[in-house]
Amino acid sequence: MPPHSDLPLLERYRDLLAHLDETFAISLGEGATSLIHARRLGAELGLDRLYLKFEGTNPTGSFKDRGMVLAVNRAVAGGAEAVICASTGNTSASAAAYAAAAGIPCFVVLPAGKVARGKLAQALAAGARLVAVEGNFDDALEAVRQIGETGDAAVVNSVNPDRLEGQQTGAFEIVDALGSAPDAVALPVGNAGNITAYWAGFSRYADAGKTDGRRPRMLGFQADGAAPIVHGAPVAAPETVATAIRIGNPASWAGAVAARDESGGLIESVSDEAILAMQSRIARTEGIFCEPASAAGVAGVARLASEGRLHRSEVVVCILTGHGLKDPDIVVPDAAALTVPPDASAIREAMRR
Ligand code: AN7
Repeated sequence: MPPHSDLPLLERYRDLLAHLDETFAISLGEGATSLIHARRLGAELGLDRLYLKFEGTNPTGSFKDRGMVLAVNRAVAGGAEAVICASTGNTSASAAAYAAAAGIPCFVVLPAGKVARGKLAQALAAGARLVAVEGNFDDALEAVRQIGETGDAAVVNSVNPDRLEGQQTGAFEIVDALGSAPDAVALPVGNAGNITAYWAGFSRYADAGKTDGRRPRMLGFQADGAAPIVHGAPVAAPETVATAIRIGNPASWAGAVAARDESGGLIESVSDEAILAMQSRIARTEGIFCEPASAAGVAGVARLASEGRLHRSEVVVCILTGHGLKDPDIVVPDAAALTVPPDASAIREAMRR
């Protein structure tokens, strides 16, 4: 029997995650996200067993909450009086929420002008102190690491090992839901923490005897304009419409390469056009609205399937890492509402257009 999903995430998997007698005072109801059988999209792509794990239903709308809950609980237990992170947006939204629940200040350092509006709103609403830097995420993270060394605030980026520990729970939940590991797991790669954490999670679950020992191929996808791992060299000026993964020098680079190679997987890139087209296609075929970065993994799977590099009967899980509402400005109003008088005939007329 899989662990009971009514328990808070860290309690559910405490045999794997917790130190002896460790208690977790803070929880916002993270994890236990749905694994949805994508029947219509799968049929279009030629995959009978395509699943979407929708991380947008986490408390702050992204997968970051899985690791943030552990990082903030431990930071507070260790006496931290503040937390700090660099972020493309989701980490800051999550850090701000958990710091608020812990009653400590949160400082977030963001690339100026490149964070989606919903994510900024979340950090502001939770009372985080925002600093925008004239630079990209990589510059912001470098500065935050230096500040962390002074001990002024606990760094809750994924360079904090508690973050990736907590994110392993995504892999545990997939195995619990399917009864076994899938054949392949696809996900977007930015700072490369999540692909590292998922691979560690599948391996740990297998080593702990919680599975039949099978592990999936890890399929990571970067954006064409921010694809350092694909090129094998840092990208000085990363650019992509998927601002979440606008990262040129990932902190967990080595972990991502190990996940790829040990699993027999791959890391490739997809275009901004393919990302936006797939974001819309997922919403229109499955009713699930994810953010652009999340669609990168599915766009990659679509290409692999069309090229015969994934087979119809394989169990493929795509991690939809964040909610579409975080980045409302990205949706082009090509079918913007017509404004008409409030009567049935005018509305009927508009419906025919
Ligand atoms: C929706 O919030 O880096 O490869 O600072 O928000 O583990 O970095 C976000 C990354 C994918 C990439 N999807 O994950 C941040 C940040 C979404 C994201 C990624 C991010 P990693």
